[in-house]
Amino acid sequence: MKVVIIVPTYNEKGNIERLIPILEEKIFPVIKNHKMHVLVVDDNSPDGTADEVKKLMKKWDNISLSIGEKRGLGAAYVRGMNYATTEMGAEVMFEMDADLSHEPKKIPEFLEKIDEGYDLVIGTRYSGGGSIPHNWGLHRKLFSIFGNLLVRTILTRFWIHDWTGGFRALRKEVFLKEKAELTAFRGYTFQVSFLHKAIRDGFKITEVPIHFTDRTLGRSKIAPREYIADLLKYILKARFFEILYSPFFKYAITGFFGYLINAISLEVFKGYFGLHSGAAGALGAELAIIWNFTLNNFWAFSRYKITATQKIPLKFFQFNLVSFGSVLIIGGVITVGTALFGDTRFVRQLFLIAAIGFFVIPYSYSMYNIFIWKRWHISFLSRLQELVG
Ligand SMILES: Nc1nc2c(ncn2[C@@H]2O[C@H](COP(=O)(O)OP(=O)(O)OP(=O)(O)O)[C@@H](O)[C@H]2O)c(=O)[nH]1
Ligand SMILES: [Mg+2]
Repeated sequence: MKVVIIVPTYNEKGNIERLIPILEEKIFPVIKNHKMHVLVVDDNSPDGTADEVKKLMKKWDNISLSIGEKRGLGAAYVRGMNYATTEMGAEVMFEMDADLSHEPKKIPEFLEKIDEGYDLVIGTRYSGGGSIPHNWGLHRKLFSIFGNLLVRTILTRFWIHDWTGGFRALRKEVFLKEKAELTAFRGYTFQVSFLHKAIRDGFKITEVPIHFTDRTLGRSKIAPREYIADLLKYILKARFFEILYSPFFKYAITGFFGYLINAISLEVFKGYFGLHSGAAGALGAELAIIWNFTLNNFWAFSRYKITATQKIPLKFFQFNLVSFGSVLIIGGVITVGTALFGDTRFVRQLFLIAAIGFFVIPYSYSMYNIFIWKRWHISFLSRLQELVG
């Protein structure tokens, strides 16, 4: 495959003149099954980085250079990946820092993972023997460790250990798919958002442990305050919308209206049609069940919706069985509650809420996911497959 190592640079003259010869002389010759190229993405560095690259281009013909305006790391990568895919025919791309913090000798290991079929390979400093520099000051270490932990916790994707690092390999398909959404993130938040979107879209992702070495030449381009503000804004917003659009949230809204349908129709059947309270309640419950089944099928679990007409009656019957389980739970909890604390309206309503919150929601939501729409079944199996092979 055609592989392009994309190296963004801003004032990295001294580093790029060391990195490129290492790639060309030590690393590329040992990679036999891929065509290796380098693309330097420079933003008009005042120190003459681009001129240095032009000199190196005379020596090796697999080096390209893209020069543009300085608009941050994310923008540089988007420009570079656009160039690599359209002008260079890249099938696989690497993200790599110019300052030798990323060990070139790790490149073949990333490519092995690509050869195994992964779409995105993440260099990780936080698992499997990877590391951050020992000579980093305490604040820098804490900043790095807690920054990552914060992202993992808020985005609740714990199996990825390094979100903010910039040593990665990806198939061009990942970039092409996410491209339209990437341009909004200019700085280092680019790394987090890119990875987050790739996970969302189901790309096959794995990690390779790396040792991150401190730069010995030139200066860091991180602007910590801007970085933290940008990053927090991204992860909080992304998580908020994830919850808002999640099946669970839709299931909860559906259930809430289901409850209202049950309560209102109980009164209507009893008041207007003179039905016995029990019968009116049961009829209301069945109306709510029909509502819940329909909305969950076409909205909350729409990605797994059941459409085959011969399957719907069976699923609807199973759904009724699950709902009957909820009825038994509510009946049981209220019986116990009123026996212990007295049969007052307050106790009944309190135990109804407790029954729904503590038992009915976890019970019915898992039943829907496991048995009715089989959503967890699918993701659980693929997760297991990833672990085993
Ligand atoms: N083209 C371009 N490259 C950038 C920009 N900002 C950073 N870079 C490059 O991105 C890579 C990573 O930047 P660094 O400043 O080394 O960031 P870091 O590695 O997180 O920080 P240090 O550990 O202090 O080096 C380097 O190769 C930089 O030259 C930018 O705005 N444009
Ligand atoms: Mg660096």
